[in-house]
Amino acid sequence: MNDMSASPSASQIHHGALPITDARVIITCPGRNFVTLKITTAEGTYGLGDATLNGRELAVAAYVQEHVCPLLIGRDAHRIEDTWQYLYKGAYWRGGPVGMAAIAAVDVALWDIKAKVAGLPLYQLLGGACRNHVTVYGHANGETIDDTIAEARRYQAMGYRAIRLQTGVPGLASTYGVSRDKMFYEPADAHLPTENVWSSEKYLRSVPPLFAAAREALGWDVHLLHDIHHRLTPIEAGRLGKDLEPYRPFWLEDATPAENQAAFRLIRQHTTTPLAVGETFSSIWNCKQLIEEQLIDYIRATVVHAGGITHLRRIAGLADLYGVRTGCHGATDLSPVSMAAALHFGLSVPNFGIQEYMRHTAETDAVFPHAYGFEGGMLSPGEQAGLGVDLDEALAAQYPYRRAYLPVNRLEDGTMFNW
Ligand code: CS2
Ligand code: MG
Repeated sequence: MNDMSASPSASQIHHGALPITDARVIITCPGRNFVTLKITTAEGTYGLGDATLNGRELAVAAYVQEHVCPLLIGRDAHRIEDTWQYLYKGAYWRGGPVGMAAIAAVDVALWDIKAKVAGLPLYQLLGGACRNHVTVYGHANGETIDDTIAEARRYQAMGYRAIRLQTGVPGLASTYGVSRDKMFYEPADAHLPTENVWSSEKYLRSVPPLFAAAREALGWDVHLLHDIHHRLTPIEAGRLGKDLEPYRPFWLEDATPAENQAAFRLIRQHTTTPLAVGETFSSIWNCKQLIEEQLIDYIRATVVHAGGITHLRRIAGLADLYGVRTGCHGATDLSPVSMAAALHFGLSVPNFGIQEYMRHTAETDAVFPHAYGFEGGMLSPGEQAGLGVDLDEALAAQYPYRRAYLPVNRLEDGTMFNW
């Protein structure tokens, strides 16, 4: 006989369980918007998870607050994998950036709680350190090649061993990735989207001279990276990769949109320059073909946008089979909670490659006090139990949400871009 009362339930509380008593979303804008989930347990331990989706923040906030928080109350905070499966499979609507950011926030908050209860920094629960520190790359950008190289020298002097170079494109009024404020670049800049004008021809002419000048000025003992922000067709990206080969870039990032993963075959046929992609991916299904066919060298999926630590470890596991290394997105729209999670992940994952590090402003750092620190071109998550990040709620409340959008691009004839 089927005894329904004896059937296992996801919310069943076992011996040693840690029931969740409160779950709520905190939105703050200390210079930019951040959405954070705070989960509290019966014995008072709490965990934080980042749920920020740049330019669409309130969609995730509502998803978490209205549709996920009610499911969490009473559940055992220790059941991280089961909660992940419940939220992913139980929703019926799987995947997507909004849903996966919501699941990520829960997942990271639960890992934070588990590590705090264990009294260990999170990386210890993920198998322990596979390396001493997490190598990061910083952003050097400028209007001209000379400005960019001057910035890169400043980064070298700060100890960075890997530097992303972006420069203004002659003939274009503005270039995404090139900021006015050097240390704290924020691409989401307007109450309504800014419209930029783009020319692939002008851009393609501008990058090889930047790399030639950079190698001449900075030498060969520094990794140089470049982000295309999905602006090229595959064959154009193949040509740029080929043109840059003499300067040995560490990677070319987001060469072309990746909805069609097979598009990367064309780039691969034409260049040996390493390829990185994935900051917009929300699931292993967005990169399965890219990884299995070894069409990329670095997978840039992140904790916050790809379903949390639980799912990112699954992606890294697949990538490891095919010699693909991690290179997680780490722009300022990923909160210090995400940065800390990325560092625990990066320290512990065998096939770590590099971690992006765009510094947060002092305002953001004050709202999110954290244990991680930078030294000699590397970050360490610190030894605090859990993630090692807190949220000063009183301070956060002083910075109300402000709508902000990423810019959009049109070609010189007005065509909406990218292709
Ligand atoms: C960029 C980001 O850091 C990067 O690699 O591509 O500036 C990205 O465009 C933003 O994080 C989008 O939210
Ligand atoms: Mg990028």
